[in-house]
Formats: sequence, structure tokens, C-alpha cells
Amino acid sequence: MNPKGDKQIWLHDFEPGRDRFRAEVLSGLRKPQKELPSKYFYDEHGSCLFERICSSDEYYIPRTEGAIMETHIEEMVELLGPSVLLIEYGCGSGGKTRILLDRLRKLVAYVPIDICRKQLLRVTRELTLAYPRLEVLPVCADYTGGFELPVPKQPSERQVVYFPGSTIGNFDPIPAKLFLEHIAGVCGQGGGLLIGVDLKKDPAVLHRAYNDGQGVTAAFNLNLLERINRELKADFQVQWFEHYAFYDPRQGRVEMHLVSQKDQTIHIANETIPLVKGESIWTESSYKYNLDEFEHMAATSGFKVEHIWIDEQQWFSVQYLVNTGGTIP
Ligand code: AVJ
Repeated sequence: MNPKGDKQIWLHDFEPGRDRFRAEVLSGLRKPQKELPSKYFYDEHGSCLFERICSSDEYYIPRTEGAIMETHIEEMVELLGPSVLLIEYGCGSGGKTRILLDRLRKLVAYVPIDICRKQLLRVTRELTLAYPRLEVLPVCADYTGGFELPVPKQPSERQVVYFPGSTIGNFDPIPAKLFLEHIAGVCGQGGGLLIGVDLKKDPAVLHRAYNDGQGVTAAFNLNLLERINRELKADFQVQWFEHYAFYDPRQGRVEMHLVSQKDQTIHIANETIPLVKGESIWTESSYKYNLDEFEHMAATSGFKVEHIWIDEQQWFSVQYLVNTGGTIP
């Protein structure tokens, strides 16, 4: 027990260190089109801002996905089967998963993975209280890099990866395919992937979702610069950058950028980075899929689409993919 009286939580820690963060930031800012990796949005404040995006009216993803889960949970539980080891990529604040934890039969263990250690510890503490008999094995990691999975006490019937929220949309097409291949390896033959995939839709709806009226998405985007200032002792003048997000129908993705409002120079770790007025730093892509596009990508990664659940407006899908062993080229 620690002084607060909490049971000590043992966490598998692969959190990317400061050196890794600095190296990735610098290599992105040296490119002709400057960019920063979106996974670094999620420090403690960024994770909190993301929660606020999720409760905004414009950002339809969480409520649409939540409603799909609520409506079809029985069918999902039936397909996943009993004695599952559930592994979640990017558990965030943890609220979305409870519906599965409540309903899955003879759940063997739950492995939440997140890049934000503080949030992961909070989620683990809450879940251990709410589900005292469930084995919770938290892993702090950048799941696009290397990490090892903890081994649960009980054997499982199958491993299922849960990857909600359309976070797969943050990957460019080739990395997305490689990432699905990695997941196929993690869940093994016969294992499954329950994934949230955002669908192509009216660009105006997408535009609003990434340009909310309260400016929370803008604050979320700008927080990345504040984080770099704080953790890497850089000197971004955040007031001279503006949030810019748009949907590109040809690429099928929303792009988020930070646009420099004047000619300026940034200093990070002995490097000088010049920005001209109007130049942007690309901070995130959010790809939107058609069902057949996603099915094709899944098939080239070793997954067969077993079931698709969609909301009435056809804005979002939750899909259950099964690793069948083979891939199509
Ligand atoms: C959590 C990665 C799915 O891309 O829609 C929300 C993050 N960015 N608003 C997304 C995000 C701007 C979100 N994902």
C-alpha cells in the first residue's frame, strides 16, 4: 500500500523517453513540409483536452460509436465468445470499454495500453475498484513502437484487440496496413480485432467535427507546441500559430495543421528552425474509409471482416475482424 492507501499498481512501462520525443520532433521539423507526430498530443493536459473534444456537439465519433456499441453489444459478445483476453490500444480515459468488461463472459484479463502514464494509472485504479475480480494488466507504451504483452494468470480461449475511436485513421495507408499486420500477430490465428472505423461522409460534417465552436480542437492542436516548449525547452510562441483543419476528399482524410502567423525562428536543442509566414506544421491526419476500402486493407493484413455494425446515418462503423492466417496480396 502506498501512503494514499491505494494498492500499488504494477505497470509494464515502455513509455517513450525524452530522447525519443526530441528525435521525432526534430526529424519532423527538418522536413520540407514540417510535421509533428500526433501521438504526442496525449500528455496529461492533451488527454484532458481530448476528453473535452469528445463531449463537444460537433465531434460525432464518441456518441455515434457509443450508440453502436449499446445497440449491438449482445451480438458482439456472442461473436467474441467466452474466455477472451482483451487488449485495448489507447484506452484513454477508459470509459468506453466498460460495456465490454460488463458483458464479456468469463473475461480472462484486460490489458489497457496507453502512451499517457498518469491517465493509465488512473484508469487502472478505477477499474480495479469497479471490477475487483478482473485481472487488469496495464502497459504504458507508444503502441506503434515495441513493447511486450504481460501474461495473464489464466489461459485464454482467444485474444481480442479492441481499437475503438477510429484511431486507425491517424495512420497513413502503408503504416495502417503494417499496424493491422502487427495486431494480427498480437491476437494470433483465430484471434480478433474489434475496431472503430470512421466512414466517408459530407465534408461539412467533417469540417465541423475538427473545427468545434468552442475552440477545444484548436487548443488540443496548440497544446502540442506547449508540450514541446515545456519538455524539450523549446521556444515556440504559441500565440503566433493558428489551428487549421480541413477535409481533403481526394485523399479521404482530415488534415490538421498549425500555421505560422509570421516569419519566425524556433530553437530546440541547439537547432534553429525557420518558419515563414503562412507555413504550416502538419500535426495530424484522420483518414475516413469506405467499407470496401477498409475490407481490402484488412484482407491484405491477414484479417477477414466477420461483422460490421453501423449507425443509421452511416457515419461510423464498428467492425469485428478475425485473423484467418492467410493474406491476400
Ligand atoms: C482519437 C485519433 C481518432 O483523429 O478524430 C480529434 C483525434 N483530433 N479531434 C481523430 C482528434 C482532432 C481523433 N482520434
